[in-house]
Amino acid sequence: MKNFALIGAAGYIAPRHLKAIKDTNNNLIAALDKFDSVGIMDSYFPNSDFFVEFERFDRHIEKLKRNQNINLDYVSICTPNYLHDSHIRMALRRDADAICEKPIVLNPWNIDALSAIEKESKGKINTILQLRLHESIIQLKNKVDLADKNGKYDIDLTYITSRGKWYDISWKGDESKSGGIATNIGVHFYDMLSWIFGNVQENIVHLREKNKAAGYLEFENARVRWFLSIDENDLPYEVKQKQQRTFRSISIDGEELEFSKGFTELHTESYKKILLNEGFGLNEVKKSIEIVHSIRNNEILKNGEKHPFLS
Ligand code: NAD
Ligand code: HP7
Repeated sequence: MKNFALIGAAGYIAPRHLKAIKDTNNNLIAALDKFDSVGIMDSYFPNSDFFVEFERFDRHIEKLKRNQNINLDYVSICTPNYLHDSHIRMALRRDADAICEKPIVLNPWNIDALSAIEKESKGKINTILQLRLHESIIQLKNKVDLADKNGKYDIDLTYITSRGKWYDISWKGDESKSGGIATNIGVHFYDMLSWIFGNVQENIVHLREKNKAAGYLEFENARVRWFLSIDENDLPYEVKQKQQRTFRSISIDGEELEFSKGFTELHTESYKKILLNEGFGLNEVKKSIEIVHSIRNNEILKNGEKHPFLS
């Protein structure tokens, strides 16, 4: 049984980490959040200590080590994106492995800095990229790997996941903290695309607004017109009719792959892999962090292949 600590325990995603720690038969010894609405912990680890101040959390972990020989094995990090690197360093300083939510950091150079610290430490840095563990996406990767295709795949990727007004007010709506929607939400599909279709050859941004973005990405093996939105008005009519608020679709050479479902247990699957030392590390995330950094900073262009939603 491994000992875990969790940072960001009161947030939206923390229950999936609590569940994953529990499902993999491990133990939570301490949790931290600035916000004290953490009753959810009773459903998983009622005996875990909880802190609202980092210093007390840190002191507690130190005391467990000195007085009771209880060592920390993993720190799960569910805090806002711009704080990840700091919380990862805390884990490594304690000789623990980090399991950090996506996007691991906002900029490519942050990865280099973490890599240098990881080399000096005993701990490993893992991130959550659960789309790589999604059944439909794995099938797609297998199909592409085995295909004897002449030329590139033509792909339209449409990723709409509606959010209310709160999103803009929260840290998620603040580009300096979340990176904006292409970084905060789109990172999943840029990672998945580069995992399946190879290195990026062209990255054109056609639209970059607070609640939507679109562009064209060319990989070694695919040309991708992409559209990402958190605006419910962008949902296709038939999706709205069914009262659904999420629509994720990839059309590959005209063939539709719907992957809106099957996301719920993927954190547990991610933890299983990490515990086998097969987690996704810094090398694996680099491509997607480079893509989102470019999407944030590239000039918006009028030319090039546009996603059909833009015309
Ligand atoms: P959230 O705002 O709901 O939760 C973040 C929590 O961190 C809050 O409870 C907040 O009080 C706490 N926090 C903020 N600063 C802190 C600090 N300095 N010390 C301790 N706690 C602090 O956000 P969320 O949706 O849970 O997102 C958390 C992370 O998970 C983000 O990195 C996000 O990108 C990622 N996420 C991933 C997925 C996924 O599909 N893998 C889904 C949602 C969120
Ligand atoms: N929801 C909330 O109530 N609060 C939140 O903070 C987020 C969602 P999905 P996930 O928005 O920050 C995706 O779209 O898949 C509600 C991204 N992950 O399925 O869980 C929402 O209104 C993630 O990287 O959300 O998370 C829906 O009702 C990104 O950080 C419901 O939860 C996160 O949005 C489910 O919404 C975000 C993927 O796209 C895989």
